[in-house]
Amino acid sequence: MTIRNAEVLVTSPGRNFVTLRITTDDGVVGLGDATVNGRELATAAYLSEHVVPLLIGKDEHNIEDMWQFLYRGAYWRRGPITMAAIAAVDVALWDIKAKIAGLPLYQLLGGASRVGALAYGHASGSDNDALFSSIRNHLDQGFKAIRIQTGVPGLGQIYGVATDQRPGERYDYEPAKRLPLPAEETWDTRAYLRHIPSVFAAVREEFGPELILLHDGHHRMTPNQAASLGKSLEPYDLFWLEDCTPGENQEGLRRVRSQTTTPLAIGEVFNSVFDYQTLITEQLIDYVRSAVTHTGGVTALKKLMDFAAIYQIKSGFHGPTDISPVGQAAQLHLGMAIHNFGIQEYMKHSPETLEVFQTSYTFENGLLHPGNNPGLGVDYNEELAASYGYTTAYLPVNRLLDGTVHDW
Ligand code: GCO
Ligand code: MG
Repeated sequence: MTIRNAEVLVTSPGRNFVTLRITTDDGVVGLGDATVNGRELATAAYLSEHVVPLLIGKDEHNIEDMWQFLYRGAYWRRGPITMAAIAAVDVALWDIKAKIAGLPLYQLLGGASRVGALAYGHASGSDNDALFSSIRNHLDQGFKAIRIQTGVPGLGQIYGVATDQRPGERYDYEPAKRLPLPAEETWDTRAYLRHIPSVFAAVREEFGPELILLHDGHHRMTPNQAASLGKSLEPYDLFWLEDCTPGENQEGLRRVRSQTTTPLAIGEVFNSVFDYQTLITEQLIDYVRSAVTHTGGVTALKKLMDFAAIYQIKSGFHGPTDISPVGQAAQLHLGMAIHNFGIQEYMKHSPETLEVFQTSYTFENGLLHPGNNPGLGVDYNEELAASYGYTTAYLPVNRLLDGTVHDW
């Protein structure tokens, strides 16, 4: 009943991942994800230098106590690096507990509240033709909900828009340029605001009213601009408008909320329940975008979702490819169990990634299911992982037409 070993594993099968592997004295192994895109080695060092020594010899069953020990004991609270490190420990311990119980994790969180988790994929294109073919591709795969990102006339490559796919070409698993030094892109919010409503009009015209559509504003607008976009998108019945303004300014959301009924989702860069306090109690958002990996694990995100439930706010957990299959599996188990599940982002991992992380989750008819293997249902192929060395990869930076740095 004690933790014998904890190892920090860094691998780059297509992109960088940081994994914590905890082993008990009985030989039970648990995995946790601590990947922070573009700052991976910071979490790896936080874990190996400051957390791993605290784990050895502790009772693996006391998950809540371990969480409080790492959170309160560090004195320095919150922040993405600390909370991802705590998440990795938390998820690995839940994996172990569920394996010892012989049950898939969602059974320990209350059991299944649904047959599967509605998932949304990412369609994008530099123009409407490319976008439509990306949407058709997602429909062929069975997606019932699709995020739409598009190029803007006059601007070059922008974040969130994949390189246009031609038949037979490899899918772009991360439509952000990740380079040894940050790529610099150009942004113009006025051009974006002029263009985007016409794209949604064209998509509705082509694909009809039933398809669930989402859009990510990626923190690029002011509250006033976001309110105007929300209003102009109302006729197209979006499932949500995500990160319409920078989340740090919670009061800004009051302005947006009072002007539009387009549902709002926020929180992928948040890392604790406190970041949501105003947004939840004043019902300024409809969906919580946090990931298990960046919010202190299953323990913390479950509490956050229970708090949100009181206000009829639902989940929309962050699931891009920089959340490892371990993190994605953990939030799928949580999403199966909570009553206020909304939707799950599902950007497929590359074949290389899925050879290193062997998962038991399935995607069928638009729904994800975590599978019924004991624990999280993810195995780590260490030998293969070791053949993919860490590669420095920065996210891009956005500049306005006059060169001013802007949110990307
Ligand atoms: C989303 C996103 C992501 C992030 C990425 C940063 O999926 O909604 O905004 O793609 O940009 O995860 O690391
Ligand atoms: Mg986003």
